[in-house]
Parts: sequence; structure tokens; C-alpha cells
Amino acid sequence: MSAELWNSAAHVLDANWSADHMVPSRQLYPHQWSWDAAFIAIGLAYVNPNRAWRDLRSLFEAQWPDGRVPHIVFDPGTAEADYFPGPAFWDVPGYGDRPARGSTGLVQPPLHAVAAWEVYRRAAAHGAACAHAARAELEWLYPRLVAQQEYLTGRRNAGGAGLASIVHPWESGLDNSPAWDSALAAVPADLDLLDRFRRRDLAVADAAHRPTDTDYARYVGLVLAYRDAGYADTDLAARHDFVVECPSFNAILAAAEHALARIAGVVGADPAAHRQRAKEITDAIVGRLYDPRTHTFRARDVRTGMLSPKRCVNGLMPLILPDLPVEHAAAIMAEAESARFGLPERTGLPVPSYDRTAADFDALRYWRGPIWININWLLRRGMLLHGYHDQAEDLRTSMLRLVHRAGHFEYYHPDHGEGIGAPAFSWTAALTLDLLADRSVPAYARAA
Ligand code: 2M8
Repeated sequence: MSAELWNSAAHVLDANWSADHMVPSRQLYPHQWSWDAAFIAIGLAYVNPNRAWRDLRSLFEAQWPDGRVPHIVFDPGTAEADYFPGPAFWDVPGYGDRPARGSTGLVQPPLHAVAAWEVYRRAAAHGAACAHAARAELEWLYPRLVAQQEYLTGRRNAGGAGLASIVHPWESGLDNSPAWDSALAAVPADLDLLDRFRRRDLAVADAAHRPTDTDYARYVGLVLAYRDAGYADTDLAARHDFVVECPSFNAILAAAEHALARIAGVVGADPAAHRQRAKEITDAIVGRLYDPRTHTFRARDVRTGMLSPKRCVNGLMPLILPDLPVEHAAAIMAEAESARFGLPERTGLPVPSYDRTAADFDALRYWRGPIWININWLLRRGMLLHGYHDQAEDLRTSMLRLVHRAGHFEYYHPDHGEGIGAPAFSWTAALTLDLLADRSVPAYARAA
């Protein structure tokens, strides 16, 4: 299957390239998304490193002066009507030499340092000129990646313990996850907003797969509130209706510091400070987001101090952290191997996005049950890092089998593996390339 799968994945990435960036999928997501660009770069590193760097560059060219990297960079060639919420809805002012309405004001998980390091370390395989160019790209990116981290650990430190808070479910990347249900319940759902602002996702995707109108009204209301406050992060816990510390977002935040330590070593900066920050974030994740009663990591509602009662796949993500204590890594593996998530030896399939045994497990609705390749790809890296090699290899095989059978879909049915959501989805294709090519331990975690 390898050559056929490789070629089909490379073809998806060719077809989804638009001038200076990759779209996640042509129909549903016709702009550039932040954490998609990171996953995509990891795959492009094998087939087109120039595009990997170009995609990361176009994203960071849209970085705000405060360091935030927007979750969507809008393609000026795409009509407002082709994606909701589009540029006019976000109404972001111009900054630097960027025109107004060029991006959103939210963020997504900061996986870009990890991606940049992966593209860099694969560059030499493409020849000396490529390796040379990669070093120059790292030099350009490094201060921008640092500014991104400073924004998240500074202005977004709403809980005061050094973790980044998300102010909207879309910032998690796991948009519709049950992890947000309890915090969202306190957010007003004004259904009239959906008359004023028409959803576009339902025109191009099945309503049974997408968020409900009630949730969507909350999403829209949260953006309007953040926008009307000038996208300011002052006093978030008191002034904003949704302020949450997510274990997955923060695990990626700490993994970014480990990657930055590697990058610092190349560009002549100080790696030690990054390692120290990674350790501090990891300690805060363990201290604040681990529920010793159930042995699971959960999202914390900063406004109430409560941990989410739902067992979601974001709770497995701290496994990507090399400093995670052994007992916490073992607890994550126990959860992943339980009937709730059922690693491949139980189901033959990668892990779903939510607890299979929960009454509200939903096989179709996105992030509330279906299987996603990006999350399983991260989980596999964590397994390799903590010495769970057999499970990592089983997971790798199950992901490749799934994509080979069903195609490069956005997500997959958790019972029989049918492809659902958008077809020809970029991060699935990109990570497929990496899974086909790479069986090694994550580079950011190896001893220097
Ligand atoms: C999904 O999110 C967007 C909003 O950002 C949407 O539903 O319209 C999520 O799966 C997110 O993680 C992803 O980055 C984005 C584009 O693939 O789609």
C-alpha cells in the first residue's frame, strides 16, 4: 500500500496549495488555518520543503504585534460568502503593513515550533542548498515563535499559574468537544444571532456532523464579545464568558518550548530558558489539570475552578511531554487502552475523540466521537517518547490502514472507519506521509 498511499497523499497536498499557503480542504475551509499549517508542514517536509516554509511564513507574516498568531489568515481572493465567519465578521483592524480584515483574532494550538524543527531536521535529505535555506528560515521564525509563546504564557495566563487559557472552543482545535460543554453552558445562546449571521458550514457539510445551532450561537456570541472588547485580554477571567485551560493546548505549548530549545541551539540563542519553561508548563499541567480521583487530565474552567466532567481525547495529549512523570504517562496509557478509547488492539482503529462508553458519545458529530489523524499522530509521538513502542507501532499501522481504506478524510467513523467530513483533507494527507516515512522518536525530545 505504501507507494499508492504516498502518491495519493502527495496529490492531495498538490491540489490544496493556493499561491502561498495550503487550504485544509477546498470546499469547507478555503483559507489558511494556523495549526493545520503546522501539521501540513510536517508532511510537506518530505515532498516539498519550500512550500512547508512558505506556508509557515505566510502564517507568521500575519502575526499580530502582541505576538498572537491568528487561527485563520484570510485569502483575499476568496469571497466573504465562501466561509462563515469570514473577514467582515471578525473585522480585525490593520496592523503593521497588514490590511484590515486579514485574519481572525483567536489563536490555535502553537504546534509551529515543533513543525519548524521537523522540517529543518529533514532538510539535509534534500541537499545542501535546502539545508542552508532551512537554517535561514529557522532564523526568521525563531523570534516570531518566541513572541507567540510570550503572548500565550503572558496575556493568556488568565488563571495565573502559567498555563494559557483559551477564550473560545475554536482555539482548542477540538472545536465541538464535550470538554467545553460545562463551561459553555454558562454562555448565553442567542439563536437570533444565526438569523443575522448565516452559517455556511451546513451548506457544504451534513448537519449531523456539525455543531448544533445552540452551540453555534454560543460560538458566534463569544466571538462578538471578544471582538467588541477589541480582542483585548485584560482581566479575562472576570470579563469574558469562556476562559478554559485545555490539557491538549497546554501540552502543545510545552512541547513548543522543547522544540524552541532545539531551534535555539541552531540559531545561537539560549536553549536552557526554553527547557526551563517547558518544565514549568508541564508541572502546571500536572498540578492543575490532573484529576487524581479518575487518573485523567481534564480541561479546567478558570472562572469556576472546576475540571470538566467529560473524559475527552485532549486528556491524553500530555503524553507528548518528555518531562511528564512516569505515573502520569502510565495513567494516560491506561485510559487510552481502556474501553473508553480502545487502542487498536481492541478495535483495530485509532482512538476516537471522546469516551466511547459515554451516553452522549456521537459517532458522527465532529470532535464528539469521530477519529482524527492529527490527534492520533500526537498520541503516537507521546507513546514513542515514553517507551510504549509496541502500542505506537500498532497505532501507526491502524492510522495508515484507515487512511488507505477510506481516503484522506477530515475524520472517520469510530465504529467502522468510514471517511466523514471533508475529503482530500490536507493534514490527514501530510501526516500520512510522515507516518509512512518516520518510525523514530520525536526529535525535540531526544537528548541534545
Ligand atoms: C475546524 O474548525 C473550524 C473553525 O476554526 C470550523 O469548524 O469551521 C477544526 O477541526 C479545527 O481544528 C481546524 O483547524 C479547522 C480547519 O481544518 O476546522
